[in-house]
Amino acid sequence: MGHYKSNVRDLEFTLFEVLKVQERLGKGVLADSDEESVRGALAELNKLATGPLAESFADADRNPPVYDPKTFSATLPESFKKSYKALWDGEWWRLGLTPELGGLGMPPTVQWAAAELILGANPALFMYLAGPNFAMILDRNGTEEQQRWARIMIERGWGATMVLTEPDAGSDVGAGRTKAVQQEDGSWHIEGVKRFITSGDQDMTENIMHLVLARPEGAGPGTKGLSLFLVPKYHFDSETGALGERNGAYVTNVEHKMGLKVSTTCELSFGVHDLPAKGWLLGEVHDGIAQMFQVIEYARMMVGTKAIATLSTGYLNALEYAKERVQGPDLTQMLDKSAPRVTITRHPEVRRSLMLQKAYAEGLRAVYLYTASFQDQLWTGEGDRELAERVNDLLLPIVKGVGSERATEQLVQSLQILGGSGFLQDYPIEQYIRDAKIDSLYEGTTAIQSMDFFFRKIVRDKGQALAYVAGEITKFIESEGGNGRFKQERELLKQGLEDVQAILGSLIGTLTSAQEDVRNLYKVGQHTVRLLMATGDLLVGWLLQRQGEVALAALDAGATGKDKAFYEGKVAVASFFAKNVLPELAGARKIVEAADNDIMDVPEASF
Ligand code: ST9
Ligand code: FAD
Repeated sequence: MGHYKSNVRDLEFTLFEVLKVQERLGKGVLADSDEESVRGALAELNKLATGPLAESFADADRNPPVYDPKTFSATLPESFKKSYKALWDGEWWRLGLTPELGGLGMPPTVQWAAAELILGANPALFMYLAGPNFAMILDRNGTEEQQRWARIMIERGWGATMVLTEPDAGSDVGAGRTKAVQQEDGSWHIEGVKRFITSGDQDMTENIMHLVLARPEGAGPGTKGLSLFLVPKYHFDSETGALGERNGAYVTNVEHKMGLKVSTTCELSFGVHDLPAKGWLLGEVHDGIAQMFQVIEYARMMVGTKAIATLSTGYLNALEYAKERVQGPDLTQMLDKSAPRVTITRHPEVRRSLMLQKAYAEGLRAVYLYTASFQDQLWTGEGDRELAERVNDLLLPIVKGVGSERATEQLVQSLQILGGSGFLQDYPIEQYIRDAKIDSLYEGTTAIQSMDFFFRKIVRDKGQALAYVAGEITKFIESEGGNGRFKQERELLKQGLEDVQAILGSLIGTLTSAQEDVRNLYKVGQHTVRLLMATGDLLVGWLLQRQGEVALAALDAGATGKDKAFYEGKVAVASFFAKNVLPELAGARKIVEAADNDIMDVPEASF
């Protein structure tokens, strides 16, 4: 058996029994798919993911890409290339494409459920496979000629990158200094050095299209002065795609990392060697940061889903181990030295930890799929488009920020379940921890996600999206589902909602008071991550209870065997999370309500 333990049962439960995705299928752009074809696709992909995709996971970690400075190139391990070929040959690159570009005609909920399987098995594969998705950006924003390039990128299976970061411009993308100089033929010469570029080089595709943010000469400062340029590794024939000369964009270093080693992280130098780095302005309009955010939004969803996928397989590996490992007597027989030894699943602390891991793995899966259900509306054009966009925007920092933070935290607990064995490379969890840590860093750190959440997605939105989600939670609390069996849990959810609303109210009050004393902004800044995490817990608690109600109905209808155990697990985890985690929101509320600025006055020398 490979390392990857998927959870297709839970994916299908959330898609079909909770979100009722099947009601969208068979119509309009989804005319060609139905429940059966989606289940079939997930089953087929699951086979691939748990088999050939997972196979190179450890080998590619132990034998990472090799960089050759003489040729400016990176060579990937053969085992990984084999997995990539299996994924490409299975045509899974079609997953996220629109029908006009050859997509599979499945909605984003299903696309992300499928993505979870790839991301859980071997996340770097998904990133190298992103070329066709990047092509959609050219198709959506490009000139007629660039739309043709998009088709070439897809047909010829090119790789692609998003190129923002520089040594002095990380979170602060607007500090970027890479320059663009217009040429008489309409192209641009890009000059500068970018850092940390994922998939900047590899030897699996014949070409790579770099999407580069650079500042045209004379443009203003900050992000608004940036434009987005298309910079291919090799020039190509615009009609046929046949490769021409090398372009002057070279990978000048590949980083040595803590984890996710097979995903190359490159220094990319433009126009600093023998050749100019020629680029073309996307869509012939200077709207770089907004265009790049189309990529970033997708990538943030991907990073959150990656973290949650890893959290889930970490939990399932720990669970399997715990069911086998015999150690110590049952706590009730602790004084009896001859008492039979039990599996560690019998120990209350192990149970508590496993149930918490299950809650976050399944609850956060529910959060990303709930988020994707708003993307479904944008994809199909059903419902209130503007609201769907706002809610999707609101939820993205939760998927990314909370997903990655909880994954990091809970994967450490998964390892703990294995005791000393968890520390060994014989088990995959130490690699999961190393590979997943990046998720709270790239695509905007957690601090950046939390500020995006508060300032842009709540304050600037005037709370409209948040009010919609809070309204949905309130409707659920007030409904009579579950025959009153979740009475206490609903009360706890109600209290949790009030606590999160109070945290938010407090932060907004403090923000308003910053008009009189600007330093009050510091108080807000100390607590945006707390707000993000608290909102994440509230959503997890709510969605677990929604799932619990569906499970209760299935049990009432007479579910048996494996199904019965599955549904009972759903009821148990919803109840556990309500009783063990939601009350902690009251503590977070107290802290925020008592916020002060003391730490801002502590001299740096005293830290
Ligand atoms: C990275 C890559 O880390 C890691 C993994 C790579 C894997 C690649 C492969 C997988 C991906 C495949 C993707 C395929 C694509 C498919 C697409 C399919 C359709 N939402 O607040 P302001 C915009 S990459 C939307 O003043 P500052 C907006 O235009 C590196 N737009 O910001 C706004 O104007 P306006 C990642 C947003 O103070 C403008 O920006 N690096 C949003 O100037 C200015 O906004 C980072 O993520 C948003 N949430 O700059 C950097 N926010 O206001 C993190 C802003 O008029 N840093 N815009 O609408 C930040 O995000 C900063 O907050 C900042 C601040 C740079 C935005
Ligand atoms: P900094 O911005 O220096 O942040 C340092 C610390 O300060 C963080 O804790 C941060 O949260 C905090 N901080 C910074 N600013 C603020 C603020 N205003 N308020 C509060 N706290 C703040 N970039 C690309 O363009 N393309 C890629 O493909 C890509 N792939 C990557 C792959 C890997 C493996 C890595 C490590 C990075 C990658 N990046 C990529 C870059 C990545 O997006 C940045 O590392 C990230 O945005 C953070 O920037 P930084 O590392 O410079 O940290």
